[in-house]
Amino acid sequence: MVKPDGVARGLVGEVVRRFERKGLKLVAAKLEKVPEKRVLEQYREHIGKPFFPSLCHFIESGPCFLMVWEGRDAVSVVRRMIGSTNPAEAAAGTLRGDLALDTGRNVVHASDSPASAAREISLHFSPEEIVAYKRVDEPSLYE
Ligand code: IDP
Ligand code: MG
Repeated sequence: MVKPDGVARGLVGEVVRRFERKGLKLVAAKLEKVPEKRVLEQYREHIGKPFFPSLCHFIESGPCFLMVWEGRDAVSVVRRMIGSTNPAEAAAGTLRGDLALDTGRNVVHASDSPASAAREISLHFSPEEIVAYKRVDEPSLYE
């Protein structure tokens, strides 16, 4: 997900470009102001933490660009490509390392395990919104 700061800063294309070039396949996407109920559910593991209210308020404040990416080890690959939660500590070359300065404005969200990916995909997308197709470069991407 490109968070509201990333959408407002015009970074949707940059985020999509990086994952596309890596070889991941975009199988669903939408621009949406995510309703409170789904934001609370997405971040439920953080309920009770001091940043939880401001986090949820910010995510609800403007449109997010939600995506589903497919590919070998997609969850761990994407987590490495977005970098550490705190952009000040995120490695150069990662999205957060290159594009952000503040933990509360770190541009992107990504699921942290296959289980949370399954949960978050079904939270935000209906099965009909997920599209099966082939990338023409698949034979060159995988041995
Ligand atoms: P993640 O986005 O790298 O998975 P999480 O620990 O799951 O990081 O936290 C979710 C989001 O909550 C972060 O991306 C960040 O926007 C926000 N957040 C986490 N920790 C803090 C904090 O200490 N202060 C302010 N915001 C925080
Ligand atoms: Mg997280």
